[in-house]
Amino acid sequence: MKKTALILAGLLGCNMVMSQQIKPYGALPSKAQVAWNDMEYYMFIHFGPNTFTNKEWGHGDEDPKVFNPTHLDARQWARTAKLAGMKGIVLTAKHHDGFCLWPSKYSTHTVRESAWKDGKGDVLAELSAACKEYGLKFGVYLSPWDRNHPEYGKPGYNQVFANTLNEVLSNYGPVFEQWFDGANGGNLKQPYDWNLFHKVVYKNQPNAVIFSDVGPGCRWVGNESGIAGTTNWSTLNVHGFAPGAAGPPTKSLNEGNEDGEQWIPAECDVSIRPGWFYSPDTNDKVKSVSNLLDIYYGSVGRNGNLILNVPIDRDGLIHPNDSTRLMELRHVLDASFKNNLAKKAVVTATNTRKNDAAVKVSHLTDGTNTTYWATPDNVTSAEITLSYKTPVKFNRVVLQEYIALGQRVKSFTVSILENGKMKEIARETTIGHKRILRLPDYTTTLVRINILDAKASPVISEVQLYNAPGVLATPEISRNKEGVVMISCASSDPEVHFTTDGTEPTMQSSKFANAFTLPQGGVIKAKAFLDNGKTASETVTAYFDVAPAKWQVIQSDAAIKGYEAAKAIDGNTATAYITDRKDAAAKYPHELQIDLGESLSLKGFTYTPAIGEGIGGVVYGYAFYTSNDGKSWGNPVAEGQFANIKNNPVTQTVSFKATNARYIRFVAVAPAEEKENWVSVAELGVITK
Ligand code: FUL
Repeated sequence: MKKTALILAGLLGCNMVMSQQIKPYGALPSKAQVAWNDMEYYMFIHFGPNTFTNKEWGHGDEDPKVFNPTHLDARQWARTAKLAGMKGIVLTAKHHDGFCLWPSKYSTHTVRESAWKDGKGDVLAELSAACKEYGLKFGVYLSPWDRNHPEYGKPGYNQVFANTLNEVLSNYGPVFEQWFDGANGGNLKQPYDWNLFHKVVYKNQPNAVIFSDVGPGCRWVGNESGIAGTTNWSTLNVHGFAPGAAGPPTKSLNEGNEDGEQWIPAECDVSIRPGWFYSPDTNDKVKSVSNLLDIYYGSVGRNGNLILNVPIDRDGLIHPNDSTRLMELRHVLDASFKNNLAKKAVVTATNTRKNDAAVKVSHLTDGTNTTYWATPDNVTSAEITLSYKTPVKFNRVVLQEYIALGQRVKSFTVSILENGKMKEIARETTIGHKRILRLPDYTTTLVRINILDAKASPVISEVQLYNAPGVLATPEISRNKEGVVMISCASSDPEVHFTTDGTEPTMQSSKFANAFTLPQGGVIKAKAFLDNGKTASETVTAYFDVAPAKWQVIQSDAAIKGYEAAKAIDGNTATAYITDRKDAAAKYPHELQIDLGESLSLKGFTYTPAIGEGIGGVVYGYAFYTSNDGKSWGNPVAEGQFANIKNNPVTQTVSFKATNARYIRFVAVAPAEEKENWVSVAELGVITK
């Protein structure tokens, strides 16, 4: 009897402890999603016929023989990713052109039909083996939109796509992520059978995280610049939405929905170059370390995963310009997060939850996000304080929630002790898997994280402090309408040296002191140096064609005040021509005619859309004409679509057969966004070189 009572008491006691355990809040991640969030940073690889044809969106009619990398080495890709500190690789197994990087049974547009390895190669086999060798996870991108397959647009296509998917997911080992691209820029639309596709994924790869605009594994962040919202919930409302054009509003993709129906965290995709596919034209346009750092802090630092695209070149390798940049970035990140200063602090917290063995203040600084500290139920605010005997200098704060129990924190501040008083240095909203605050340098003996509000008791796994080294900013080169060149540098006191003959700048090259002119264009390379050259920035390269000094608009549409047509040819992409959207006559097509003031030998043109919230007016379909009298234009010298411009609104370059002309005419035939009847042109340029 006594024994039973004891056991009972023991059980009750145990239950009492149990009852103190933290209840999960809201939509929750699966184990696979938690593991996925822990990956944080991995590589995207775009590779296919487009690599060889200078296209972003192939038409599916390219000769498969164009695909012929001479030295393909998937181990070099994996080695580079590993050294860059990335945790996996996702490869475009099939892009919109339908070309399969493996010899698919369900297509006749594959590596088997290519010249590579006499049609006996299989890129998926090589990459999955290389990932295994280097301890990287392997993922696949498959575009449902297929511009090659004869069944596309017909009822049979869904089964074809399911078979294709099945083939990929059953033959190459574990797949951590299945990337479904929602893009479809063609006229032929196919209603997709997403249920069928998902079944195929989970049957073969139960732990795969499925990417799309509505998940279900992870969501597109709403832009291709790799930047999440400062507020970023990992939960999303998906009811009534579908992948692609029927996806949730951009704001929801970017920030998630507080209390959203499902756990669908953000994945931030961006390319290290302006386009997704390799082009020799972008060898000098690899993003700078400062740019990549902005992206890292804007993605991993804001509760998103970063999938950074590194295109494979025509040799079948990661180009040295890209791999060098990845290593430079790794170097800075390692130096930034090497020494967690929170470990040296005395850590205290208010409102620590009692009777729960899993909860400890010491867990906040134990360097793992699998242990945590929390407050009692219904207590949604608390303070965590780090105190030091001697002052500590820091400029990064890293916070993590224990997301297995849901995302909870709604707002928090960071304060420091300064001159005997507490001073607030940051006021922010969400945390999620990870939040990194990039701050100016602060020196103090006390740092306080004040959780102001949460959906339920906050459950925090990590508080970290770092003192990241400064990075020498890369110089910025600009040229105005008259052809006057300026080189500036955001860092203080660097010496900037430059060349105009294409050679690498050194301390011996011309030192930039005064603006100079380059009206006919050319190449400028600039580099910033500190401490007599001991520290140097990366080299920036800018190519300029003829300056628009003599250009004049001869015809344009009604514009919004301040956004007149002349802004399209002022040498400044920060200003723009935007046609009046309220004008009743404002319908596509729109056009802009320009007198170049002299006859030039033209080989192409460039179009840069204006970007910024609510601007829109991005052109998709275009026609470009030239003339010698500004009256007779003949047939267009170029016409087509700016492929992926809707999602990636960067400068577009179009080449055509060389022709002499004094007048040009840019006709915007179709908008990128159907509802937008206006046009934006940040800059229109010509190519003569
Ligand atoms: C987009 C595609 O259209 C681009 O070509 C690229 O693959 C990007 C990652 O997704 O939707």
